[in-house]
Amino acid sequence: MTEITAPKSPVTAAQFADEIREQLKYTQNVTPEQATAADVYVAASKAVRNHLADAWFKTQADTVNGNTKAVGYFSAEFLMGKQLENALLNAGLTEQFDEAVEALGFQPKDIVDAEYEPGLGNGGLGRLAACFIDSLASLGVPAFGYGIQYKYGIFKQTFDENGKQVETPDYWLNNEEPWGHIDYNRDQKVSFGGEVVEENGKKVWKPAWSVRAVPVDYLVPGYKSQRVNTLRLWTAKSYDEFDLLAFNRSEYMEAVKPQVKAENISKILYPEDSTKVGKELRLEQQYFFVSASLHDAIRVFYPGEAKPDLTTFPNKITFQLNDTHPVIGIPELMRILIDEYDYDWDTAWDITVKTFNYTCHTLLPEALEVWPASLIGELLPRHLEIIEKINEQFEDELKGKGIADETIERMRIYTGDSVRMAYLATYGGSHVNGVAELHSQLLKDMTLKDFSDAYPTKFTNVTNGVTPRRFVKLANPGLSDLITEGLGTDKWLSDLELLQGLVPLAKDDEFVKKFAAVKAANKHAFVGFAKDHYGIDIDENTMFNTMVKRLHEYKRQALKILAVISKYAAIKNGTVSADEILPRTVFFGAKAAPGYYLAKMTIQLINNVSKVVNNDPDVKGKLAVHMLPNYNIEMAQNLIPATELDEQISQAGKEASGTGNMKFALNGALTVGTLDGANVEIREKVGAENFFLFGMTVDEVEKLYADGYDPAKYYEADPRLKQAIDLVANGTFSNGDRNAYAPLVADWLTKDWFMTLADFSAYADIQAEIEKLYRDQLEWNRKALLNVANSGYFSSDRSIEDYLERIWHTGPLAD
Ligand code: DL6
Repeated sequence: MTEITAPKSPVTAAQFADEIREQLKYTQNVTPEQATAADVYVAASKAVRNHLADAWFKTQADTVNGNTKAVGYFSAEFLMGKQLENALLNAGLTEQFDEAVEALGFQPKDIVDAEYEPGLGNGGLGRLAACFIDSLASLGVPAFGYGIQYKYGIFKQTFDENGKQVETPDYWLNNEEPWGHIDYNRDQKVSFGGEVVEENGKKVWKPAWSVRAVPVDYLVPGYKSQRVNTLRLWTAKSYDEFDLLAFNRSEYMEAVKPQVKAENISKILYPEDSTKVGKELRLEQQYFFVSASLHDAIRVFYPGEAKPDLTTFPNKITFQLNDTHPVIGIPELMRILIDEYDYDWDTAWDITVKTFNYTCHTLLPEALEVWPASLIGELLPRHLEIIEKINEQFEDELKGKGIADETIERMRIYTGDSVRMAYLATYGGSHVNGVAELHSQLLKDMTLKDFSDAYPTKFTNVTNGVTPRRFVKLANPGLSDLITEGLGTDKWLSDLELLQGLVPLAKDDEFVKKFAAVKAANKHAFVGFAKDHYGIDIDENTMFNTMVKRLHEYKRQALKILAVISKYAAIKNGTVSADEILPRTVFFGAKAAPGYYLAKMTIQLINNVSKVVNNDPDVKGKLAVHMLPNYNIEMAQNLIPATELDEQISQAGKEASGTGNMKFALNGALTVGTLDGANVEIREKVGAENFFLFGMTVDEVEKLYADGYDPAKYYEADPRLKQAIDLVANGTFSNGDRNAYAPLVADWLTKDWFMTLADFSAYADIQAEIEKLYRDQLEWNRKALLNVANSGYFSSDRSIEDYLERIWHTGPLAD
């Protein structure tokens, strides 16, 4: 048996420099003199990875032999951000690295910047998964992240000369990627299609085709925990790489067809799914990674056992389904247990329900996946049979509970035509959680009400959180140092509630001034970042006001841009006097789904408002607007610490939680926001007097829908709104073309499903309060500091502790 050694002891900078030199020589095959920053980045990353190896082996061994259940986090997205800096921090090698690369003649920042950011996620859900695996490792909880190593992640966003979003593929694996280790010897076979036959009274699935799932392992080091978990992302390979006979017949495309079909599965994150083949590919992806992961977990926990006792499986690992994408894992585990390991249905069901839990990340019904039954039948015929049987059992169970027929009808998992994945997840797992108090309540009251009535104990809440290591320590070193100075310790990085100790310092004007100086320095740094990355000039003596998130109507970027237009008009008209104007720079960052017409039009509008406003001498120095391209983790890490006012202005009852809101509060921005998602809890924690609240509540929204919402009424009632919409409609932001934004304007005036117009006046009114406070910089910064001090609750460490207690019922490995 391999001896498991203790993690490598700390190295000196000189030793670390030697390790980098060794990597340069033996794996990069360049001399230090020939090395570029990219070479040093790869060499240093491999050296760090080597440092983590022993702790990784030890964690794996303890996980398998250990005294505690592991967590398997199933997620279609892991939005990791750049790895090197984070790995150095968590491994305690930052100082050695800085000195070592300087000794090699490089600047540490250039080496860190040489890393290409992987975009293996879409937004909040994927970044949450990344924060969670960081926290799991930091808390010493054994865990596996399971997902897909997409070749192309989220698209790269640019804008054309008309301000329209242009999507290009983001081939993030263009250069050597030192973090993922492809392990061809731990592959899994994943099959599709074919038919189910009966043999000796047993159902047997005869698939038509198979792909090879090959794991790519990423090491996930915990912060100061000596634990290193695994992020295992699957890549699809073909078993029939190449058809030589076809090639020799000069049928070159035909010859690589099986390879292309297989590799398409891990080609791209969220392929367009408006067509049947698009849907097929998405389901293939989902099944591909959960099937491979379930088999992998059995391999890990029962090594070499042909007939393992899988009734112990739920004691070994618990699987968290991150949204509906991995829910096909429920029938797949049933199939594995029944078909591959000969368990009877009831035992298999008992194991399955005990093993899975489901997190819902939305309230929008259209975001809950529903698969056509015919598609599942074609691709996974055995699974469809199992789903039908699960549904039968479910309906019987509901009848047994005395539930009315019409309610059962509404709750069916399998309708005959389709399969409702959220319902399958709710029934097929032990717990269902929402991601903020309000969201979890609304899930129980609305989206999953029938289920919550029938299975009340399954439902719980775990409010999201973010990792303070990446989003404070790395993103905001100035603030981190100040916090450590204020608290006299850096322990807050693993116990974020310690930030509370800053509360008394908010009364200390000198400390508040230091805090203000950090913010000013961050703004200055962002001015440089923006110049380098986007070629824009920013006036740092303006308020930095930011709205960054995916572009969606419910998030209401439209509300912000209409308010900006209204302010522009007020300055132009002279409705506000020069000394009344508070100079502001407004930053937007947002990607729109490629097929989302109104969202893309909103981006175009923001870009063109930006063009008009930024080139108008009448507003120079008073108002500037920037739509920054390709919002990603790197931009977040630079922009959030520089932001003074954050926008969280979704329609109440639509944003499940938000995590950007937490990052901003932790970095000392004040929030203007609605009572939605985690805003509610942020406001409670930081104090109502330190949060700019506006807009309708969930109840008011519901009442307005019920009474009949007429957006035109609001347009007529508020001249500021009328003027802003008229300027969009009359071609002011489209070179006089009145048609350019006609669909957007028509939507606002006749539909406006997310009630942007109804909330406009309240939003415009609160700006006066915001600007008044901003003019008193000491008071503004005092409140901003109180936001930092009271946001400790929003650490992803706390979220994970809640999952451990409420859902997973497990804990850290013993040493
Ligand atoms: O829970 C993470 C994140 C929340 O903070 C956001 O509020 C929510 O919109 C997002 N949901 C998704 C996927 N939506 N669906 N389905 O990204 O999750």
